[in-house]
Amino acid sequence: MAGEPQSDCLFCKIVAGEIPATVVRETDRTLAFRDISPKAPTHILVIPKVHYPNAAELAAAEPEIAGELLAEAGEVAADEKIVESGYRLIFNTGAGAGQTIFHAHVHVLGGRPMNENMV
Ligand code: IU
Repeated sequence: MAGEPQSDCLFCKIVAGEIPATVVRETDRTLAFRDISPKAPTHILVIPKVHYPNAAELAAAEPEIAGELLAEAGEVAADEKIVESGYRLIFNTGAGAGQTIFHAHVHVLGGRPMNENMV
């Protein structure tokens, strides 16, 4: 069923506590943890606890949770003190865009100049 945990999903396993992660924030519906392979001094992933393959599908099915994901990304940035210097939110969507984990997540990246062209 939509939103149900997937047995082959790494992020569902992190939500279930079956795989360790360095959690920095948690709400009833979201989890934020440090990326295992950071691309910037701050590189944190914010995920919904429910399983949807990408952020667009999450937003279509559960818009409130999608909104909470963005709000939590902002809280992460504040916690990390990168609001003033600027930070980047990335939703890789589809393998062709570099998505490797097919559980919705937003990357919060900052702590270094983030002004290289990516779009
Ligand atoms: P992507 O947008 O699907 O490419 O992002 C997946 C991220 O998950 C990527 O930056 C990985 O470094 C990160 N990650 C992780 O934090 N912990 C893990 O155990 C694995 C991947 I596998």
